[in-house]
Amino acid sequence: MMKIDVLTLFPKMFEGPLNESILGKAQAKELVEMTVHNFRDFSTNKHQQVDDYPYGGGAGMLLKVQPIADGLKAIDAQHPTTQKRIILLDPAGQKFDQALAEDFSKEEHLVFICGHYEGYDERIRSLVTDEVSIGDYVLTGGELAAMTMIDATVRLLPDVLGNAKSAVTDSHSTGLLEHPHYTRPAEYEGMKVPEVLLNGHHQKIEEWRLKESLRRTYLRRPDMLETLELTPTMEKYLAEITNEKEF
Ligand code: 6GU
Repeated sequence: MMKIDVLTLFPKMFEGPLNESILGKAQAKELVEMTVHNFRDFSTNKHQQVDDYPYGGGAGMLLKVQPIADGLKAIDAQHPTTQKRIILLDPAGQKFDQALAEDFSKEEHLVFICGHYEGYDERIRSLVTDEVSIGDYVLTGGELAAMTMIDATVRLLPDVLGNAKSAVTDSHSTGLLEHPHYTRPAEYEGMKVPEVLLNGHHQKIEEWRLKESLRRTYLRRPDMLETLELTPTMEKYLAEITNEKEF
């Protein structure tokens, strides 16, 4: 069972996201064990202080190294033999993506360190294996970023998703965005489901889906096509798409 520990000053922020829906079920099924720690509990300061002024002056407070280091030592003491990936949440870190979620999902034990305030004492970086951001914008703390990474990672673990195929066809794991989907009715206020989906011809449906995945990716995320290896069929569809006047 994968283990996930989180060090944060705001453990209650994690209660909803980790315990509802698919992540909640994954814990109930013992596919993942998640523990959230308040690293203020590890502060040896008499006021349980976890942040302090920067040497040299400047705005804001920095997280101190001691409570984080001792939090990590406590996790090590509880789990002395697990191979740990220790992830520092930092808007200046490597950008999180589906490939990194897949990497994380293969690990035995993930530890997330969530900062708040202006930043980290630089020496905290020497205690971690990864520094990761979820995108080019600044959050008030690493908690929402950690929850995002945990969600994207845990849903990839074996048996977490009900339908084994659903993670395989996701946008981003195939390198393409997903094709459009439709459910009943076949017509709603004049908006029709494409004919090809209604007649049960499986090969034609798969061809349509691949072409519409390519179309959507070409229109919305052309950057994704730059790195993707296209099959001859995909090249043909893409040529057709770029030659069509109207989408
Ligand atoms: Cl990991 N932390 C914070 N504070 N802001 C972020 C982030 C992380 N990733 C994107 N923005």
